[in-house]
Amino acid sequence: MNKIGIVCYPTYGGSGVFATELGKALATQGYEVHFITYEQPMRLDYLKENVFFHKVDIRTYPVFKYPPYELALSTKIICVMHSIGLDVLHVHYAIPHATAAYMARQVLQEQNINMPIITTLHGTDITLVGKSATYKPIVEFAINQSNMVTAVSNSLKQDTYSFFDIKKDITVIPNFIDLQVFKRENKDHCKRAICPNNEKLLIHVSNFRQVKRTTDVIHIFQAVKKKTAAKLLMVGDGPDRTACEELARDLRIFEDVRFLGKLESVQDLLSICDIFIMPSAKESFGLAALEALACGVPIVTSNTGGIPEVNINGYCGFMSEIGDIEGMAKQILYILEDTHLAQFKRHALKRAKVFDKSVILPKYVQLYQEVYKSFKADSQRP
Ligand code: GMT
Repeated sequence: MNKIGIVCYPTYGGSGVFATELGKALATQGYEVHFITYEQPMRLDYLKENVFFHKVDIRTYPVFKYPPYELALSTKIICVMHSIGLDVLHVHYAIPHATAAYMARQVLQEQNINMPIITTLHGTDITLVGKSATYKPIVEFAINQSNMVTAVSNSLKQDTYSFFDIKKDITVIPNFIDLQVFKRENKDHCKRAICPNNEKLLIHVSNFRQVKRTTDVIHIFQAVKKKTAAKLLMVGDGPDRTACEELARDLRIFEDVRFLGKLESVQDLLSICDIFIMPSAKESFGLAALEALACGVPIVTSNTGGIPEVNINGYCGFMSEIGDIEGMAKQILYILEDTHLAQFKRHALKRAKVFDKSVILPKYVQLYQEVYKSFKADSQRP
C-alpha cells in the first residue's frame, strides 16, 4: 500500500486545509500522494517529493448552465487510476466527492480495476448542506457505499447517524496539527507595530460564512474594549466580511480592528495574539481553534458540535452558549487578567499536543492498510 489519492476542495475551508496537511504528512513518510481537484490546493507546495497534483478539467459548453463537476471529477479519478494505479482513494467532504468516487469505482469495476474509497466527513457536508432535502438521499447513499467512513469528531459521528440512515461504522479520527510548523515564535516587533501601547490582541480566523457568526466577534470585541485596551485581527474573507466592516464602523471601533483578508499562513500572527475567538453556530471540530492552541493562544468559543472535544472550559479557554456575546466578553476579560493569561497560554499548548500529527497520523495510515487489505481479500474471493 503506497499510492494514495486525495480528493478535496482546494480553497480555504477546514476540509481542504486538513486534507492538504494530511497529504503532505503522508508524503514525508514516503507515501506517494496524488491530489485530485480543480485547482492547486492552498498550502500545497507542488515541488515536494512524493506529491502530485491532477487538475480536474471542467468543460463549459453552451448547453450547460452548470458544468457537471462531479462527472469531470469521476473521469479524472478514472484517468489517475489508469495511469497511476492508486491503492486507496480518500475523499474529503462528502458533497460531491463521495458520489463522484462511487461513480468512478463503478466504472472501474466494469474494467476489473479495484479502488477502495475512504470518505471523511468534515462538518457542513453533514450538519448543514448534506442533510438538506437537495442532497440528503445522495449523501446517504454515497456514505453507505464507501468502503470506510471517518468523522472528525464524536459529535459529527452522532449527527451523521441521527440525520441519515447509515449502515456503516464510522471511525472518529480528529483533526491534527503539526507542532513543528504551528508554534509560538518571538515576534514582539510585530506585536509592537499592531499594539504600540501594549494593548491586548484578539484574533478571529475563518471564511466569514454565516455559520461562523463573525458579526458576534465584532460585538464581543466592543464589549471587551469597554473594559480594557485591545485590538482585533479579523483574518480571512467571505460573505459576511462587509457586514463585519460596516458593523465595526457603526460601533466606532473600526480603527482598532484590522481586516487582513485571506492569508497563506497564520502562525506568525497567532504567535503575537492573546485570545482566539470562535463563536460559530456549528463547528464539527474547529481546526482553526486547534491552530491557535498550538501557538499558545487560549480560545473562547461557542459550546457546539465537536468544539467541547477540543476546548476544555477553564483550562485552555472557555465555552459559552451560541450568541452569548456578554458571556464570551466576560470570559475573555477573565483570561486577559495578568494573573491568568500566562497559565491559559501554557495550557493551550499542552492541549494542542493531544492532537499532534505524530499521534493522529498513524490512525489514518492504519485505516488505509486495513481498507486496502480487506478490499484486496474481498476482490480475490471467487
Ligand atoms: O466551515 C469551514 O470553515 C470549512 C469546513 C469544511 O467542511 O470545509 O470545515 C469543517 O472541517 C474542518 C476540518 O475537518 C473542521 O475542523 C471544521 O470544524 C468544520 N467546519 C464546520 O463544521 C463548520
